[in-house]
Amino acid sequence: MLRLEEVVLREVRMPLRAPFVASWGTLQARHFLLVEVRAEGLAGWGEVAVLGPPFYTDETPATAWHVLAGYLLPIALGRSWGDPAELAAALGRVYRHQHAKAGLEGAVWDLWAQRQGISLSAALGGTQPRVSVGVSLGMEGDVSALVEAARRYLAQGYRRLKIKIRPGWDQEPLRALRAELGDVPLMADANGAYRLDDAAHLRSLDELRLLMIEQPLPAGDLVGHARLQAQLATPICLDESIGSLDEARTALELGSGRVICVKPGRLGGLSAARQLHDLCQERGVPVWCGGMLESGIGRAHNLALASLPGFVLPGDLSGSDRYWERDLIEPEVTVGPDGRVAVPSGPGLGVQVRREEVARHTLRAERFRAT
Ligand code: OSB
Ligand code: MG
Repeated sequence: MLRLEEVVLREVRMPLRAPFVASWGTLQARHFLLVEVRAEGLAGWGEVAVLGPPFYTDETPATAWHVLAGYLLPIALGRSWGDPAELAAALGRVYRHQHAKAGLEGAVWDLWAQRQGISLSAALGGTQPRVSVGVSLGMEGDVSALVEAARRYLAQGYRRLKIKIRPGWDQEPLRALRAELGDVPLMADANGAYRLDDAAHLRSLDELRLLMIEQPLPAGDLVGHARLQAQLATPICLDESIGSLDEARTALELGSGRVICVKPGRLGGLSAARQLHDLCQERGVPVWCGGMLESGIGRAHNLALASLPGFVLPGDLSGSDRYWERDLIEPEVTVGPDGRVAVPSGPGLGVQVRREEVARHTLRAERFRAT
């Protein structure tokens, strides 16, 4: 049984090395929460992977803090836990607030694995010692800057390119990438920027032989995605649409897409993310691990998740240097020339948290204790 002794919440703001532009807007920095759980002399870390503004998810640092401090931490600190999945089930009493739950559950998974002396990957049932990764490029430059950036990442080993698109920025950059870079694995993420009325236009992208098109329509429009998928040769991958296992089942029944991007934050934690992985494996649906421009702490969780056997496509799991001047973990995440990242094998996350670096970016911190 695991009894948490205290939890430290931190609100953190970290400037990105370069702005990141998607159809929802521009980010200069990430503004998120870190959760540190303590018990038996050990510390476990989790990341509440919100962006800052509620563009991608309805959660923000303030809503996550409110829900953690007022509702989730009292549940977590209130009793002992057999395992992290049991805690996840108890947190289910709180409606939604998936990223807040995932940050807390992730910290407990880290602590849980450390206490057993095994890696988080092993604790989750991971089988892949190294995972292949891609890069997600925003809309921050013109076409030639995009092609240059893409070339640079491919030269570093990245195995797949994803670009952000929206109406007015799709055909031209994608054609240029195909023309300049040839048959590289290429995909596009619209973050819900199109409407079903754009079906004919989206069909014109079929000839570019994209690996998939991610979240073309708004999150709630599963029926629209099913209608669109019926008209497209390019597989649709769902991201924002899949906030729970139930939503995944509905989407797969409806035929709203053929691929699912898994993010622990969006699903409410690693337990739910693993269940989604299992469901997709049963149904032969390929999954890959998405990203939220996480710090090394969230990234280490994603790496452990992506080591599960069903993660067959390269994830949005770029190296630390793609995002940060200096990451919060030691060693930082590095991508090998073969486009793979080693999944840490030490206890828990398998990386050290650079406490001085965390402190440098911390806006506020508060300690919560079991009563
Ligand atoms: O839609 O996949 C997305 C970043 C922030 C929020 C949503 C998304 C993204 C990315 C970048 O595409 C993924 C990454 O490199 O972490
Ligand atoms: Mg996406």
